[in-house]
Amino acid sequence: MSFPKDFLWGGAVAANQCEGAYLEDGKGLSIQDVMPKGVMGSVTEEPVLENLKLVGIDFYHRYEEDIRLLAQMGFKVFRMSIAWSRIFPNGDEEEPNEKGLAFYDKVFDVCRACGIEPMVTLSHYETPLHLAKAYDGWRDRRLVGFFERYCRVVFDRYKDKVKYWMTFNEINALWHFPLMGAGIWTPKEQLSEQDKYQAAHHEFVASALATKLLHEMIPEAKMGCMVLGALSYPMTPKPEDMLAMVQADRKVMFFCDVQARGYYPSYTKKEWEKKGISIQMEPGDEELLRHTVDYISFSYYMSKCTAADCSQYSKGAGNLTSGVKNPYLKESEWGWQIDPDGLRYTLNYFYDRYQKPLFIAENGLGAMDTLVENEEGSFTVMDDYRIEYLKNHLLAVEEALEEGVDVMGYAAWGCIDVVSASTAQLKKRYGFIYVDRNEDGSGTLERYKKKSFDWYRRVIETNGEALHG
Ligand code: BGP
Repeated sequence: MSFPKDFLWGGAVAANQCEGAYLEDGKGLSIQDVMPKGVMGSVTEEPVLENLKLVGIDFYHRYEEDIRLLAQMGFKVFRMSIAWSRIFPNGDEEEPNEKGLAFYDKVFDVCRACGIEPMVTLSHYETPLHLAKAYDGWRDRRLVGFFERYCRVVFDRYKDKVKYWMTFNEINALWHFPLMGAGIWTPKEQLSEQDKYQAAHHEFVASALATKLLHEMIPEAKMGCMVLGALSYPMTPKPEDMLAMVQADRKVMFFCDVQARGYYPSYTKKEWEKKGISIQMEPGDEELLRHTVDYISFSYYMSKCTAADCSQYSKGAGNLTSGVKNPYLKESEWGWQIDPDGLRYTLNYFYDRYQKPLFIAENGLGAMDTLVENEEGSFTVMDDYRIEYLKNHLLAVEEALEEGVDVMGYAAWGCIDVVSASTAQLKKRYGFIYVDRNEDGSGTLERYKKKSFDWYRRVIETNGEALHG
């Protein structure tokens, strides 16, 4: 048996992609409420109805039914996020919004009653809009204080209910999509590298502070970092392509290096020196950074290739970042290249580098599903393509476990269909549970179990043995 007895099998969602109820019970607006087309489109002045996230899958009202369905699959862990703007509607208030806090109390209570461990992302692409507009998001040092206050409130409130936390979802997204990644309102074309490194520094300080605080307030709790784990292969064995790969991977690993090792890597310091970048630090920042995370988590959907000269190759599509297309891999309907071995490689790479427990925070296949009638007169989706994707990736996790990598658990992304982050579509589905809501916003919001639902239930029940069946 390769999967450890206490392996955290489960799935993941994010508040802004599932909750809906975007103004209910005192919630303030978040950046997502004005991003109707995800990262691909522009922002709107006001929330507009075409923004599918405003209703999401109505998790805010249906969380109980949804969590019970996840429990039927035997989930051990449910990764979700708290919408910061439910707790602090503008982000900079002194006092939290009680109704927002009460909502997550109920969610965690249902999880606990179902024997599911909640794992909470503190900031999953949903910075309060006011912090983005009035402060330019994480470019402003004052966000560290607001975030600290938010953390203090939720750690205190949920200390008996939540053991696993993580700070910023895909923290490296800041580099490619500063608004979604770091709530930066200034258009990305106007930002310099210096600006982005400075915002990253503020996030690192905030993350370290949150970790320190968590350890003081809930000593048995664990804090993780979370990066978009898209590592590269060299396009050819040419030495210059290999060196290009090292550079590309550092763009990812830099974020993890600081949070997991507790200091800026020498390659970054050299880069700053060469480019004349100088980061403003306050006294005590460097000591604070030494409060490193307990575990490392990452999302993994694909690998990519890179080369010293990428222009001669065709470009691949990707999860916020993309590289050169790998001629040996198939791709999803959205052009994301499917590579289970890449997950094994990523796990080994991260573990070799940090020797800390790893958690796969997201993995899955976004696909178009067709609802069909089943024998009981209800509906289902025959999603064998999803089963194949997940099975191959879980077999890769098993290989990594056999190689000695310490993997804590696995969360299938969008375990119940949610609105997509990059394109804000509903037709891009990842779930074991189908939600009847269409691209034009129509639909009953009814939930239906897909074929993969039973498959995943068997996998969890047999602690992975069914993968070989
Ligand atoms: C990650 C995000 C998730 C998510 C997932 C799938 O980047 O952390 O929020 O949605 O990717 O991407 P998409 O929804 O664009 O298919």
